[in-house]
Amino acid sequence: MKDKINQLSQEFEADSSKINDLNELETLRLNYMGKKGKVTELMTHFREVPAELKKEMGMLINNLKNSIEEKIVALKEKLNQKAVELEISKAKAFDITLPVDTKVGSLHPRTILQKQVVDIFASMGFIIEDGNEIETEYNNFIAVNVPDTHPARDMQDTFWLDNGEVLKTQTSAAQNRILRTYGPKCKVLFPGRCFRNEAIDASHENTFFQIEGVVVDENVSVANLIYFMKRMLNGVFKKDINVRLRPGYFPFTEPSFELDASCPFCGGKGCSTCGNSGWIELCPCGMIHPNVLKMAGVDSEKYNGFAFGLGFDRLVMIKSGLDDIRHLNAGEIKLLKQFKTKIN
Ligand code: FA5
Repeated sequence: MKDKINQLSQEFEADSSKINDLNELETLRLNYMGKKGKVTELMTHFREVPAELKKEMGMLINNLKNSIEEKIVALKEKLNQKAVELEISKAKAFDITLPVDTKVGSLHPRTILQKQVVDIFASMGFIIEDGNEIETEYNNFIAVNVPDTHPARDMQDTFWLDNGEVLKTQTSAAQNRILRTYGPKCKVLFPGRCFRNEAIDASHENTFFQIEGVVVDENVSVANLIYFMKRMLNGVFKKDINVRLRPGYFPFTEPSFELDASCPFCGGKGCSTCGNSGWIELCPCGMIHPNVLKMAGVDSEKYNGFAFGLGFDRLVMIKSGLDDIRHLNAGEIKLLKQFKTKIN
């Protein structure tokens, strides 16, 4: 056994002198110290050693084992150092004056357009507010004149939470809080993400954006509503856009309207974007129902106002030429990148 130990020691010296990198070192380690390695194999023969030699042989095997382990650790350090030096030598060849290849992100078409719309309303004196995404049943429904048993609750498929609150189905959910905060004389715009538990298709998402506005003062009229909407549309499309109102129904406005914009692409002649009608349905709106004002503590005898709830994703689609709302939530980088300049 003593000869075998010496032989292994010499073999290891010879083998280790040929090692050039960390992979080779690992192979060497396994060859000697692995489960089926030469040292491990030698140890399985230890039981055959006569009892009187066991102590001496045991010490020799242990010394061999320790010495191989120490040499492997030392070699590893040496090779690691060599690898670092190699990297540094490569780095010397790196030209730091070359332009860096960084991937620059771009804003989402929603974000670009929302900033434009917000800027337009801000320039007309609107305060820009935010709404919660989780709302109380009171704010989302009751405070906008949709009590428990009102059939209008069926118009919006709602995500109810276990605690009785809802994922906001409409930006109108912020009306009560906003009127309480800024009323009775105020102009406020509040964009927000809304959620409805609906079947998804090219024009319906379960998560979508609206931009809502309210104006409350003395003697507010439908003409004021038309004025602000036209200013917004002219700003967004950078041309003169006509609007028309059709009768609509919302529990929180009376009268209620659907506001259509003349098609910005064909100027009203008819094209594929407007379905050859010359008009694009854009924005439900109306004069705020007195009940909504009263519930927000506003004197509805003295003050009145209008509200609108722009289906913002629809506007984004029209502006960016997308025919399917699902693109907006899909995170398709190749598609989104195109709007960096296109939507400006
Ligand atoms: C409302 O949500 C009202 N709160 C709007 C309003 C505000 C009216 C203030 C009067 C005064 P409606 O459910 O129609 O209304 O939604 C408004 C717009 O949001 C729609 O015209 C549509 O463009 C958009 N919208 C509604 N549901 C979805 C959906 N599932 N996916 C994408 N857009 C949607």
